[in-house]
Amino acid sequence: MLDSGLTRPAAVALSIAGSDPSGGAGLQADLKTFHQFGVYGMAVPTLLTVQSTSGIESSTCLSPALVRAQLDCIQRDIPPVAAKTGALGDPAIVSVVADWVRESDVPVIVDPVMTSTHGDSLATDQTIDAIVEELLPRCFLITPNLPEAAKLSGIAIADQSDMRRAAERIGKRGARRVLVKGGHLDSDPIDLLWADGFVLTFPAERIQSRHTHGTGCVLSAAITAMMARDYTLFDAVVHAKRYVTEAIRTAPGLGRGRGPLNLHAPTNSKAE
Ligand code: PXL
Repeated sequence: MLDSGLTRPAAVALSIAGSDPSGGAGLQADLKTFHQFGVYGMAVPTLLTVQSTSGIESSTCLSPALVRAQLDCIQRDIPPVAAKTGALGDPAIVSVVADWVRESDVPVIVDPVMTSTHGDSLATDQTIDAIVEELLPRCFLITPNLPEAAKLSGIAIADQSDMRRAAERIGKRGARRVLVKGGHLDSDPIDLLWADGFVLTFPAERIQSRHTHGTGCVLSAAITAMMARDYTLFDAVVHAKRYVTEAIRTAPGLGRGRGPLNLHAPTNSKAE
């Protein structure tokens, strides 16, 4: 029989996140990143923002039932190998996502998005409480930045030893693995991974740029893609971090505000 010439995608990843019509963050950034890492991407929107590189003008949640229907529909057809969450909008959406995670048993990377790059709120305190109570105990990995880690742990964070204490506290609250991102440190942006009681640090150079819109989304999407391709978590974090650093360094300078990253094809990693 003649071969169709089509190759089956090697791996499938799902983003459950908010929409950013400017394409730099949210599920648009996740899909572009999945694609660049050689992974077939699917996307379930939770909320729609009206935003540009200058900030978020409004944000509207989808109904929890509609989010759940999308998850069930794709799960029956193309079950993802790995998934990630971004902005979840409201506590009822967190609940349906947590139920799906429990039922599907898909490893989920939770990016506990609380604010946009501009500081616009993307989660109320009730939504954050729901993430802690329902999603945190079920995630494969959670990837808070410093303000998010401070909120999730109740610990003020100024340096690496605070990052470690915060990660441990988040672990005590149920997360099995925690990647605290150091982008908001005064020093170089060192990330700290707390996994099964072990601690690893991932150094990187700081690149001065205002074009950092969507860095958290891209990092967690790259980790998710690498997990879908069966890399170890250590390799996934190393390559994802290298990818984000290069993406900031070569950002295209689009928009009047804080522009998107350069979501290039990874060149110097195993992820090709
Ligand atoms: O980068 C965090 C983020 C996540 N999700 C959506 C966003 C943003 C930042 O702007 O718009 C939809």
